[in-house]
Amino acid sequence: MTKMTIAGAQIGGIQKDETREEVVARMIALMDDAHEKGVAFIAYPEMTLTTFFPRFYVEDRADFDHWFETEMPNASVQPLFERAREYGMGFTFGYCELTPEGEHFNTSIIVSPKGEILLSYRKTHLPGHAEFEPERTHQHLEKRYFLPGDTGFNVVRSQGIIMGMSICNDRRWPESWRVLGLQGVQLVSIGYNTPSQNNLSKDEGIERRMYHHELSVCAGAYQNSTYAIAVAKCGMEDGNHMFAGSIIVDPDGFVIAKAQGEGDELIVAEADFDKCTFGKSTVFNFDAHRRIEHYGLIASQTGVKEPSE
Ligand code: CDV
Repeated sequence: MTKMTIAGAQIGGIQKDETREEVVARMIALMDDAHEKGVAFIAYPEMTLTTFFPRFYVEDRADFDHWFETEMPNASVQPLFERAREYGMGFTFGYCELTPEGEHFNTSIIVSPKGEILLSYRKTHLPGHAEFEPERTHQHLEKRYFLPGDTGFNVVRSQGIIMGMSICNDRRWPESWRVLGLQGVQLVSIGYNTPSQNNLSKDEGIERRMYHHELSVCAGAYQNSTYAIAVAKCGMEDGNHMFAGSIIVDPDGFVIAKAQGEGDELIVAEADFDKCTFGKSTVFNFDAHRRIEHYGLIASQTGVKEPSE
């Protein structure tokens, strides 16, 4: 029987001129609160250390290299690693990674309660575009600043359970969930930065966006019988709004904790990982019920090919 108190540490907006040290101090304040509440694992958002800079265009992308970390851990985040080790708390957070080979990734890591980086994941589904698009009211230039991740969706055993990660847009793709599900995942952590407006022609509105966010996470958790923590960086960042709505979802697809505001906020839930077994051994017993002979298109064709008229 594996029970654990888990948390999502929602982070309010980070402005362009905020330092890594200031952000890490906010992360530690939430970790302190979590420790008082008996939390054993805490999840922070995508790109936790910086503002969501893909909303800005620069001609020479190297001008934005200062948003990237060249090593992990580094001096700025060391206090977070030390506090977590002191508390014996596992954690995950997202940051922008610049490799020694000069490659840029949108990355998340899972860290053990002893402070070891156990798993690194590089975001697979990069939304947006690579060039400035003048017809847009809001730019979303993730494809300019990051390469598509090369890690794939892996899992790791830590703290007695099987953990995996996705990042933001990945949560909308059932493929991400199923690859993790096929490795027996019991806890999926997903950090996100979701702008409230960034489309070309229609304003979907926050309510609809929030619905699609929750729908995606609840469906992914239910269909793979796993807990999920989806945690936002949100609120106003440099005059741009990103929605909040951080949630913890159980293996039945129910929301069991939800953020109330748009600032720094801890959400906490008691997870009983034995509850993952029911779905994994009945409706979603993959071994018994999957029919991979009919799924070939999923891994062999990217876009839609309609039949001829
Ligand atoms: N950071 C993201 O990946 N954001 C996307 C937006 C652009 C739709 C998301 O899926 O939330």
